[in-house]
Amino acid sequence: MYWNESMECATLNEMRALQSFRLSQTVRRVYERVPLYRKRMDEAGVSPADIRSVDDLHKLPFTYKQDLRDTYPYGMFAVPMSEIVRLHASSGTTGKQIVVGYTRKDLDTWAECCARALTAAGATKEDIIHVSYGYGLFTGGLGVHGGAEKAGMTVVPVSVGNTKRQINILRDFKPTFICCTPSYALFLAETMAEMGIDKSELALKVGIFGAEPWTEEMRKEIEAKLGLKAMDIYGLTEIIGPGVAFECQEQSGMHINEDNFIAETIDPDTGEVLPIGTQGEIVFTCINKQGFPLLRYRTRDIGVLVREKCSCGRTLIKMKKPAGRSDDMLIIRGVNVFPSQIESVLLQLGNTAPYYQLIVGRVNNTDTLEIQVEITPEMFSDTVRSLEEQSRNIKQAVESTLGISAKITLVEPKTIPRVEGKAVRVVDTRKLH
Ligand code: ADP
Ligand code: K
Ligand code: ZN
Repeated sequence: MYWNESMECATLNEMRALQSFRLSQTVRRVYERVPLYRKRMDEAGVSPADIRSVDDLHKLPFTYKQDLRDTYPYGMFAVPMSEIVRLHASSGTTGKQIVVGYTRKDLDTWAECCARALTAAGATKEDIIHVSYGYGLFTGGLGVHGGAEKAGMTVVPVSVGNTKRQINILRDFKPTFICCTPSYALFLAETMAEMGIDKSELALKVGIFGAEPWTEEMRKEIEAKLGLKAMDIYGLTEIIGPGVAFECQEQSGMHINEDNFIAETIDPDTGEVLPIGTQGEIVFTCINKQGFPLLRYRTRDIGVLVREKCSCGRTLIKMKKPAGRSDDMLIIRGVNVFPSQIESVLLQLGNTAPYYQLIVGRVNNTDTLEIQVEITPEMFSDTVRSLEEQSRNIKQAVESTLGISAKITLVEPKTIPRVEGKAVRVVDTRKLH
């Protein structure tokens, strides 16, 4: 049930000692090899000798996404190119892409992280895993692939696209595991229904979903439609890719592979480190990477860290499911809302399909929010009156739960674009002007 018990169940003291050692080594190396870090540390008046333990972490400067853009493509690499064996790039959800590099050892560390995640989800050598994260520059496909092979699973490297063919493969090859974005899991379920294939014809037991925010309500929806247990996995290209953190059977947050990545939560405005248990921006420091080791990287993901005894026996610190990125947070007439909060409200009400889009605009200097949500095919054939009632109910629920008023537009089934990767939840027309 553990992939690496000595790391996953280490005592706090053991983990701190390892982290402190790896941190000081990493800082020494990046100071030597990455001009940006030497400059930042000199400016901050910190030398590698000042970083002796995890308690010194806060002395180090932050790294921002902009730094990776400014040093694009290879300025942050901490080894010569001859040692880099793989490049990946962020999918560019939020602006210009960035590129990251891995040494052979980094690929092994990454596979280790994902092997832990898969094992925590119940995977063994007997399991077949259908990987429909994209293969290519996106880290999803090859990342989980490496972990699954390391764990000895049988990998079906399907990648994205050709959904009908994927469903035939799911039916014929009988994989017990699947991984993809939660959005794509829904699309698979929808396409299966159209093809007249029932979930009982598949052998899926577990789904490992991540790469985008998703709610508990979405989890239930996917579990019911595909007949599996849905597990969460978190990661980002800049830090390594999927496998930075993973869910165990308790499903009350994701364990962070903290022998490789030290996590902090900070106040995004002041940069002040927050106590564990307080919501803030998640910041990671890579302490076991060679090619692309970032110090105090500002993820812009808003989350909460928890250090408590977990029933699975792992001692690795946990992060609660992140609500979303600060970039995706909408400020509607002064109220902060994440798309995932709206998703919760919609799915709790029922009668709507789990497809929605938020259209944000500005009229006469006032922010406007329109929620376009698909109704189910059953609901679609209903009377106009019940549709009006449904839209009133949504409006009320959004107002009372989130404190914002929105225009609700019920749209026909299949109107919201289906995606193979990450869903586009927000169309912000304010940014066009
Ligand atoms: P891009 O930045 O181009 O989208 P990445 O694939 O590196 O490319 O995206 C990483 C981001 O995806 C994370 O910073 C986080 O915002 C989001 N993410 C990844 N996994 C999860 C998850 N399980 N839950 C919520 N958000 C996630
Ligand atoms: K090389
Ligand atoms: Zn656990």
